[in-house]
Amino acid sequence: MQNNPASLPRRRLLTGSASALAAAGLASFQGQALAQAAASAAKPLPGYASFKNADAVIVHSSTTIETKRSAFGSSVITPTNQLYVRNNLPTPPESIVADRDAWAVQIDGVKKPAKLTVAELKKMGLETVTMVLQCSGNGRGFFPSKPSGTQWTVGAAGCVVWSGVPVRDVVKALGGVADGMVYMTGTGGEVLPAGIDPKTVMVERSVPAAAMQDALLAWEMNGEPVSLAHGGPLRLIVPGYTGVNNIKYIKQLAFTAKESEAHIMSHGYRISPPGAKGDPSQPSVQEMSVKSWINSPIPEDGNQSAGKVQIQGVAFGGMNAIKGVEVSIDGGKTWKQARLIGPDMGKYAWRQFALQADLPKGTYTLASRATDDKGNVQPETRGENQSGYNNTSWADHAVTVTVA
Ligand SMILES: Nc1nc2c(c(=O)[nH]1)N[C@H]1C(S)=C(S)[C@@H](COP(=O)(O)O)O[C@H]1N2
Ligand SMILES: [Mo]
Repeated sequence: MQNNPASLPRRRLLTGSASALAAAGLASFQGQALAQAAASAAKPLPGYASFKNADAVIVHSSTTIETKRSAFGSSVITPTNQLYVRNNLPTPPESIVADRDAWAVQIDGVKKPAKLTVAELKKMGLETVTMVLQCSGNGRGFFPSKPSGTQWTVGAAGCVVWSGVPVRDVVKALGGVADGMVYMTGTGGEVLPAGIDPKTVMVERSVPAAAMQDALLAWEMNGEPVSLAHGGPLRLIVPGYTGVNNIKYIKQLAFTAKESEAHIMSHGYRISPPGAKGDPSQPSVQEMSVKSWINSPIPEDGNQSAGKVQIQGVAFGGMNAIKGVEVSIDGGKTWKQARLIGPDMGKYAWRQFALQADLPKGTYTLASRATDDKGNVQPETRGENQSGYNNTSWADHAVTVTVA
């Protein structure tokens, strides 16, 4: 394609994010994206995330850090030092992870409400779940309407292993859910700025109470105590639900009759029609749906030449397991079944896929399209909405490749 050769000195395979109709505007889009990436790369990692691999991430701001598309690699699990970060509020002080076992969470809306420490929770049950953690706004950067918010492309997501106590075990130990409670509402442990109505800033989200069946109160992530950046000492994990529903430094878990009245629940994270503000009548961003994207080949790979190439990426079904993934090398005109490779870590994890292709010199638009085990097929187009949520469009996630 028409990349600026000066910015890509050693690359023979030039690619870029593009719609299936990769065309005229692409060169300037790619130029912009590269300029943005260069500007972002210049930003330093914030202190609480200083352990991140600076080469593997894009620092959008001190509270938004994205995994580079080139950094997902060919393993199932996203290494902790490459996983994205998204905080709606300033990160709490390191002191909250100084004595992890002493952290306490108030459990309400059960027959016998109680305040339980992590030490006590550790005796109540243990489960491990591998799941895709994905920000609701992942893929926002592909919306032509340029919704405000972080311009994430694919890297506000990762596949992560969590260990903790099943919420259902905690609820059982406390006598069961109280009558009439139909939501599970988690509250983040951030200390809120004084003099502001807490509801306007607090991170508190409600999900249907049934989600407790697979939910965890987790103290371990990828084999280590959950870092402060990712919600330590204790995080609510709601598998299959978008990132925002997975409450970090959880200080209260309540079964409630109504959804939280916090702004982040009532007006934030709603699927609003373009031009409209969020309000409680609109669908909330909760369960994820089937999605996939290609992580290689992409421009950062460099030094690709004509011939055999393993087109590879990741696919997940949100609430459902992945059944299959098709790959196209012609912008979606024709499709071939890819192989699912690597271990199956359960329905909430992502699957790797690969298709071996023989690519002579030329230009190709590579796309992937996943199907879940309920028969849901990843759509071609995004669902337009004001804030750029839930982008699962295969066309938006396609990459245009010139093999030289
Ligand atoms: N307490 C609390 N929990 C939170 C948030 C937050 O700001 N505070 N951000 C949410 C959002 S929008 C996302 S996408 C995920 C990000 O998780 P990560 O930073 O571990 O990747 O955490 C969610 N849980
Ligand atoms: Mo998010």
